[in-house]
Amino acid sequence: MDSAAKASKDAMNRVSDLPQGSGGETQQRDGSGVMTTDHGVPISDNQNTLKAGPRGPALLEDFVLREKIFHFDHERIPERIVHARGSGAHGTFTVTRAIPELTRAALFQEEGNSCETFTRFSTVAGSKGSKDTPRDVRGFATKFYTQEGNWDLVANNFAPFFIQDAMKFPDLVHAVKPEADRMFPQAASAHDTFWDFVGLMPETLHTVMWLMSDRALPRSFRMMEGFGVHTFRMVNADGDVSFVKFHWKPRLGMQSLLWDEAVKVSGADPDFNRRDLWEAIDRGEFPEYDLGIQVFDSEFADSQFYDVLDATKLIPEEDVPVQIIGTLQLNRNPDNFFAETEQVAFMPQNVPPGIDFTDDPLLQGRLFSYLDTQKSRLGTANFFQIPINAPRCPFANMQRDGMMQTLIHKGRSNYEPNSLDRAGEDPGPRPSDQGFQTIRRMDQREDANQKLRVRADKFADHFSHARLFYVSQTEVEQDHIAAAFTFELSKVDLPHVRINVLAQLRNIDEALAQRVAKGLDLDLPERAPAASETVEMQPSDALSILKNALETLKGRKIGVLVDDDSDQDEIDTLTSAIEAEGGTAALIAPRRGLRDGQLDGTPSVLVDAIALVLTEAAAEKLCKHKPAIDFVSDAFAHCKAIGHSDGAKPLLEKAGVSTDEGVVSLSDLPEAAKQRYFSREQKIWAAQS
Ligand code: HDE
Repeated sequence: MDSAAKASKDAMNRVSDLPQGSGGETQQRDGSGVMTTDHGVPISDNQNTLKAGPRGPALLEDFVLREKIFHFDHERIPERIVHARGSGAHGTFTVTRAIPELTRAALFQEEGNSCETFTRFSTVAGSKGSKDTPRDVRGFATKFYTQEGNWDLVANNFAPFFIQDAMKFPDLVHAVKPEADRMFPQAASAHDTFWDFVGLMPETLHTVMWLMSDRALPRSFRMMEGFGVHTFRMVNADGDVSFVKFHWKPRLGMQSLLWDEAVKVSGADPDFNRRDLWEAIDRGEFPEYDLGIQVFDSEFADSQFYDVLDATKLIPEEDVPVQIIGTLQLNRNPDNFFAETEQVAFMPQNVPPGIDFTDDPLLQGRLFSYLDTQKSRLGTANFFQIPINAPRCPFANMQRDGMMQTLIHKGRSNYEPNSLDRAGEDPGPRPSDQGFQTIRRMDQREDANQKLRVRADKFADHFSHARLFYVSQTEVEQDHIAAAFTFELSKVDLPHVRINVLAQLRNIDEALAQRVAKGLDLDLPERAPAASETVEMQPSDALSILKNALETLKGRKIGVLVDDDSDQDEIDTLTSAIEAEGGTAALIAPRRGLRDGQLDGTPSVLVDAIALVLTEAAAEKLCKHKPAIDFVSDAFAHCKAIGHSDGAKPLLEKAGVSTDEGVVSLSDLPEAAKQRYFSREQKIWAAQS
């Protein structure tokens, strides 16, 4: 190695010599256990203010108190403008299929390559302290610490997005957030301003269909898909370019809550999804997701009636199959929520060489917004030095100084080019031929070089994909969508807003519009004018959760209701059978004692199925206890499997449980609990259909 190259490598090593990640190196540095001030002065008393006499006034001199309160006063940072409530986990991504033919990204050159990751799941509309189970989109953002820098795949659990152009994002977010004058409702789209925006902006409707579907109520972050939404590009070492769309597929399959369940969960455990993720990782049940790509070329893109640069559309998986290229495993809970989950800064602009953007006008706006917002949240342009954000590979450039600079750049080389190496000094880093190279634009169209504030013609259709989503659902899922529209619009006070939305719904599905109108006790208005003809697309099974349901106990929790006189052998046999299938059994009892949960505080909405291991005497007693009756009747209404001992029958009767294939003996429960029994909905939720 010549001396200049060595000097440059040394410089890179120096600036990358940050505390890496959060593996413990960034803990307070003193290992002696002595408490000190921020400046290292040992503290002798952490209880009492320095006072003039035992009952005297506090003294300004008390630097220990002043520093403590000063720091406390500044503990909070602004919450994210959207996606404020989140839960994070460290993980590992492993390539299961090399794709050098598609990308030159080093990560994807060989099967078995892997890198560390940090993933943050989030809800969008609610504040940081809101609940986990609103009807909302979920964020699914992953930072891959690759050997060529960080790659941030900042995804959602919906394939399309509400708007086509970044210009509309502030309007969308203002409309869905709590209303400006009254600051409610919190974490809810069921209000005037959101639906006003929807009625006036039909491009939102495809994603609104997803929002009204069960996709908006994931049972667990471990049981939802993720989508990169935009079309990206990949480029290989020869410069060949392909279009790609990114997908995450959960190994546990998809599962959602029912709306009534989600409402009750938000009271019983506002941290339902966060707790579920934390506990699963803690138990060593590491959530896993396969990374898939849809790959296509410009010929395919040009031959579609919709534009692949339009983020309100998706490409049906039946048209372009998803190819799996890797697996993400979430295997470590954060050490510190603030340092990691709160301070992690995702930016779609973070891509390694070999992955590139498209001209999608929504994506282009995001490329600005995420960098900009981090300065506002984290307070300094040096936010990339925070351990959770710092690359795990060497990094070096001529950016210098700024607030909170933690790197000590040595020498004089803070500009490029320089010839300091000729004087034997470290010249610092230089650009490389192997660095990121933007793909040249390929748009040959005549108007490609004009500056225009317009939407491309192919962006005009707003209903074909919305209809595709609806017709691809099972009947049960369609019922849920109709009920969701009815619920949400029933919370809208302005009559013309309800009417506008109904008029738009007629462009998606006449029967759906009629059902919602009936639920709202309104006559169907005139159909809203459509800017383009709706194309009847082939239904896509991939869009339905229920058509793809995985019958498994893995990741599921069974609530086992017991009392003091329950048969311990019966309990043990059942719990071992549940655990053998990968499920978890939670023992719930009227008195907590040694059990996992106390009945009154552990309603059945917190579990996936229930078992009643009760003697007749215990069941009779529980018939007089409202939480016990609700435990059973809610499980039944939420279509969950119910396993029971013979003695439990009085409680079943009291709770209004009628026999069906989901009401079984204790020994049949582990099998029965692998699914829900939606046929009950027709009987129990009559007003819904
Ligand atoms: Fe975001 N989005 N977004 N978004 N987004 C943010 O960045 C924005 C969009 C997504 O866990 C913010 O760091 C604009 C699509 C996730 O930290 C902000 C537009 C998709 C997260 C921002 C979009 C997303 C964010 C707020 C339209 C799915 C949470 C805090 C042009 C592919 C990341 C922050 C985390 C967060 C802007 C649209 C996903 C303000 C301007 C489409 C998962 O920068």
